[in-house]
Amino acid sequence: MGKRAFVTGVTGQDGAYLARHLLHKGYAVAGLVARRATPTDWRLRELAIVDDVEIIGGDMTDLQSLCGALAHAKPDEVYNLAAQSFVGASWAQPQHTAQVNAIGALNLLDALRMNCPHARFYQASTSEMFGLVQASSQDESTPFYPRSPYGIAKLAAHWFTVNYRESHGLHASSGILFNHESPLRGIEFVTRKVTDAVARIKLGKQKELRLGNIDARRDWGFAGDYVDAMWRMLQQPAPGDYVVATGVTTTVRDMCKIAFDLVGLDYKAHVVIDPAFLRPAEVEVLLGNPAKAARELGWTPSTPVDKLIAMMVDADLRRVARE
Ligand code: NAP
Ligand code: G4F
Repeated sequence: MGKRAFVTGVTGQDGAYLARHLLHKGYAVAGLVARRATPTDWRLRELAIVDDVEIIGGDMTDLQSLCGALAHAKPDEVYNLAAQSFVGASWAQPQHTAQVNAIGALNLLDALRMNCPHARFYQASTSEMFGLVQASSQDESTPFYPRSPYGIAKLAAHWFTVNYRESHGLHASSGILFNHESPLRGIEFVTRKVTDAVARIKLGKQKELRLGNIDARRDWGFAGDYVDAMWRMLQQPAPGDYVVATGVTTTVRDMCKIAFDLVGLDYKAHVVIDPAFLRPAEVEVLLGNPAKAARELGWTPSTPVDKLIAMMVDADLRRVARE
């Protein structure tokens, strides 16, 4: 009998790549999907796995639905990827962000404890917890200083995960993942906003690209690599916390230059700074140290930022041309 996995956020960027990764490994994959007015399964369709994932209705804010989902799925491994994941929206929707990202994680830990306490648990933690960074390169021992309602809610979920591991003996791990992107990235995040705009400008469908703080620096990797790190964490004999990153940081400005250069355009001629995209409190720089993940999980990133952006520009050129 193959293993069974339950993935929340299965319709998101990471959920789709993780589901495909697990299916390739022979898992039966069930995913939690919240009720939406219009379908959100486009990523599962793009990866051609929509018929291979069992969809179970439910919501992170509804403990009863999570208990029902786990009782039905009977998983060996539970991956909690569901979130209001856009940092920028978390100032306008702090209550919602906290309910889904913090209380939602607590709900899932309680549902797991009551229904399948031997299942292994993965929490999608984030480099946003480092926020106003307390060390030039961040690892598992770097103190946290979140800068947004999103980061604070995720930090609560991280500590719930650690606490349930220590209090209830759960095999619960927290992956502190730095930014990871792909052609399946949501359009509101800066890399995809840029690669989509580059494609539109190149094909004559858009003229300018309005951005906020282009001096911010991020440690960007490829989502396809990062879901493998999640899986590796749950294969360890003991649970733990792991930073997953590339160890290279790039400004938004340089990422734009890479993207525009790829199609023979000058980013300076098209990028307009718009204060509407500035954040009330910015995370200026993130740079991860993934040494523990390399040492204990045997995980290393495969895709440098220029290759990642090239992959995304290529996909968006094809998408925009098809429209
Ligand atoms: P994403 O594309 O925004 O996906 C989020 C998923 O959560 C979607 O499937 C969404 O469903 C689901 N969801 C939202 N609210 C829900 C609710 N109340 N109940 C059930 N499902 C709900 O995010 P991602 O980039 O794949 O990231 C995956 C996880 O990793 C998130 O927790 C994120 O915070 C975290 N993370 C991401 C990064 C990164 O760089 N990508 C880095 C560190 C941590 P709908 O599609 O139906 O709305
Ligand atoms: O692409 P972003 O929106 O990603 P951000 O805020 O770093 O969050 C992402 O990564 C986190 C991991 O560190 C995840 F936890 C989180 O769920 C999400 O996946 O913004 C990146 C940077 C920021 O400094 C932002 O201020 O780009 C800057 N930026 C400049 N102009 C912009 C824009 N960001 C967006 N989204 N849109 C702009 O126009």
